[in-house]
Amino acid sequence: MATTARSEDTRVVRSACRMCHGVCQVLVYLRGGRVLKVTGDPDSPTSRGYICPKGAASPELLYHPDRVTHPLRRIGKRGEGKWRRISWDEALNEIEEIFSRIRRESGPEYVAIGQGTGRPYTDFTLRFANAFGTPNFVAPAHLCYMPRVFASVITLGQLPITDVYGAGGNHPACVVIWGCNITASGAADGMCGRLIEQALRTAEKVIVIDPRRITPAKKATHWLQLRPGTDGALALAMIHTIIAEGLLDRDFVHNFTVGYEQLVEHVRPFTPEWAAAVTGLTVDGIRDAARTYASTSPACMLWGSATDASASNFQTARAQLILRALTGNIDRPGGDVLWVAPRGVRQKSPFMNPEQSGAHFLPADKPECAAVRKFALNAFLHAPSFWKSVVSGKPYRVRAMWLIGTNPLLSQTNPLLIEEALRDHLEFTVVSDFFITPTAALADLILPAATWLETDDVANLHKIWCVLARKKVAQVGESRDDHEVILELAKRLGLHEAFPWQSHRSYLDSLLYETGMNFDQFCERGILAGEMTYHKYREKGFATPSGKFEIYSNTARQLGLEPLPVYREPQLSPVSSPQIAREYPLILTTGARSNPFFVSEGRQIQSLRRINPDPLVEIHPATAERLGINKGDWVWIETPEGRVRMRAALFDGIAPDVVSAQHAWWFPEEGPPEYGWKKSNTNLLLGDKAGYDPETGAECLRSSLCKIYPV
Ligand SMILES: Nc1nc2c(c(=O)[nH]1)N[C@H]1C(S)=C(S)[C@@H](COP(=O)(O)OP(=O)(O)OC[C@H]3O[C@@H](n4cnc5c(=O)[nH]c(N)nc54)[C@H](O)[C@@H]3O)O[C@H]1N2
Ligand SMILES: Nc1nc2c(c(=O)[nH]1)N[C@H]1C(S)=C(S)[C@@H](COP(=O)(O)OP(=O)(O)OC[C@H]3O[C@@H](n4cnc5c(=O)[nH]c(N)nc54)[C@H](O)[C@@H]3O)O[C@H]1N2
Ligand code: SF4
Ligand SMILES: [Mo]
Repeated sequence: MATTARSEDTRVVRSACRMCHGVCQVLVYLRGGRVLKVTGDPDSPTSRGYICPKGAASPELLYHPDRVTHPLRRIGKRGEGKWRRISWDEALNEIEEIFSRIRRESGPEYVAIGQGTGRPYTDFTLRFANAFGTPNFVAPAHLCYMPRVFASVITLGQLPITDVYGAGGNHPACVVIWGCNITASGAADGMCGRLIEQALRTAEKVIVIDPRRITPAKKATHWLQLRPGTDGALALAMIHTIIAEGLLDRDFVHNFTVGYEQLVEHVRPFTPEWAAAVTGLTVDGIRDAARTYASTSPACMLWGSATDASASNFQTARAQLILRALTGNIDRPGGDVLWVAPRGVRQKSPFMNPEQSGAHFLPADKPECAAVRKFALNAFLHAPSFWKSVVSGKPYRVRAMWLIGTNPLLSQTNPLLIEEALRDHLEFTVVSDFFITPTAALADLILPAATWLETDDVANLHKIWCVLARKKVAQVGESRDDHEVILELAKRLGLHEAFPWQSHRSYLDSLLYETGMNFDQFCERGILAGEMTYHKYREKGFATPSGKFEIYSNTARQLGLEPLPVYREPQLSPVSSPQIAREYPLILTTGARSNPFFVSEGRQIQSLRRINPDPLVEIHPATAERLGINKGDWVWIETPEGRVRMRAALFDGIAPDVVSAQHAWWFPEEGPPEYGWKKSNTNLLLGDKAGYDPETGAECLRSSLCKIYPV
């Protein structure tokens, strides 16, 4: 039921939160058209009543006094902080006029589109770029999620998902938490931390692989505190152990995989002894964890962005998939399963439904025109190379850019170069956001985006097994759903074939068409889930060329990639760059999520900022003492690329030679022009020297070298 009357004038609407990637179903309390509060929905199968502080702070975001609530046109110089309020019509006229002129004069590739992590309108951004005719689409997916999606699609046809829901009657007996911390952050990639907490309570064995003693590590059977960036070596040694000790699911390996024989040869050198030297773990620690994982079934493995933002992301993901296959945990109840999508709902995530990307609208000669060479496994443009092309003008300089929901000065590496690109080189920049962020401060036009409370949606970004109803319940100022803005511009620019819908609402109805429901009826239901079945490969095989789980991947080989998983040492590490390590002796990992903030968001929301008022870097107490640093001191973190200030948080759950810094910090309260973005932004510490994954182009955000000293 979508709406229930609670008292005379308070209404409760069931909806789906979107303060992070979104997975929690929530209850929105309204009085007289005003949102009073948002709480968890105890009846939700995806979140079981959970709500985190971000979700609860949704009304604070909605009514925040600093929100941009109408389109703004720059007056004065770029970044000077002078704006004029304009109408939507003026704003759209200007974008239409400039994009059309550039398309005519230079070609559509001279307009670039940028977006951040997956957001509700991800189904329209790439489609818009392709339909407009530009291959210049920039997004962070190559260091977040896409490596796991590509590895899964190539290896077994579909991304497996941790089966903590119990649809098959079994809960995981063993839970592996590998570089993922959603019991602390709330949620990621469509999985709610509350479900993992429940799985941890009922599991017999828990294995945590994390350089920090995260909460689940405290009670874990095994906590593998590895050196950041070395996950690939650990995975290979676990494969080695499982094979050497005959701990396989022989039936699955024999009947449903290809390439096992080659794997046996391939992993022979990757002994636990070899991996212990690489990862800093003990030989027994590695062997025992592999034994536990292989002998406790069913076992599920939660993975995350820690391995994505590394020098061997695709390779490590392949090794993790192979571990799941060797132990027979693929598509087994309580293992890692291939979820069944809800019947009749058109998938709108371009990850799940490639048609949605609109790639077929991009004229055949245009992919070649991309401003920078694409990596084999990055469907988009490599962001660091793209910004370089804007600054250098080589091979050509994009003239205009629309940044929709991304704050690259905070979230991307080499941000000083991005600042230069935005300030001095792009002719025209549009930013769609809720606030004037440091990035928006350098724009020519700012478009006020609607928050989730102000939008209707069939929400399904990462959750391929269900879709959730999101119902518009509020409207502040002239903010508009990004979907509607893109649709309107697409019409004005003549992109009718790709965007045939009259309105966003008719698009939503079209997604639901085959369910026999329209959007309003769907809202009454709240959720549509797939009917889960298991062991589907026994009848249908896997969606790969061989129909089997491809341990040895011919597809990878044909793409010029390693067909069996390999480990690559991070470029900045005590092992690969000992001379740099002499000056920068500590290993730096950045961006472990903190609960109150979603990447660079939330710093101006008081209830959230109170939880985490200052940027923090975690240091082992012994290291801090040696360096003369006390708890709460401001310290400099310095790398070969730059230095920033943060407050020291002493934590004995991190190795003495490792530090972990929060990312994406800025200080909205400091106001224009910079809003303090150069003070504590870890991405000022990261640039070319940390290297890139050769297959995806991923930046090594989780393994660099630094030194620390008191301010
Ligand atoms: N050092 C370091 N850097 C990292 C990471 C790390 O771990 N370490 N993580 C990386 C990862 S995994 C990712 S995915 C990227 C994320 O990078 P981004 O997605 O670029 O994240 P943000 O910098 O927070 O920028 C998002 C902006 O979008 C706005 N926004 C939010 N919702 C909407 C909406 O619905 N519409 C519009 N128009 N705007 C909206 C927010 O207000 C915010 O200003 O960062 C990466 N950067
Ligand atoms: N509250 C909140 N939730 C979020 C986000 C947010 O900013 N805030 N961001 C969203 C986004 S864009 C993403 S991609 C996801 C990310 O969410 P997750 O995939 O859960 O990743 P993180 O929390 O970034 O990091 C998980 C763990 O990796 C560990 N770690 C660091 N380096 C390494 C390493 O080299 N190896 C291993 N094994 N572990 C390492 C960290 O200590 C941390 O505990 O979260 C999403 N959800
Ligand atoms: S975890 Fe994400 S979806 Fe759930 S309440 Fe928090 S912000 Fe909302
Ligand atoms: Mo991400």
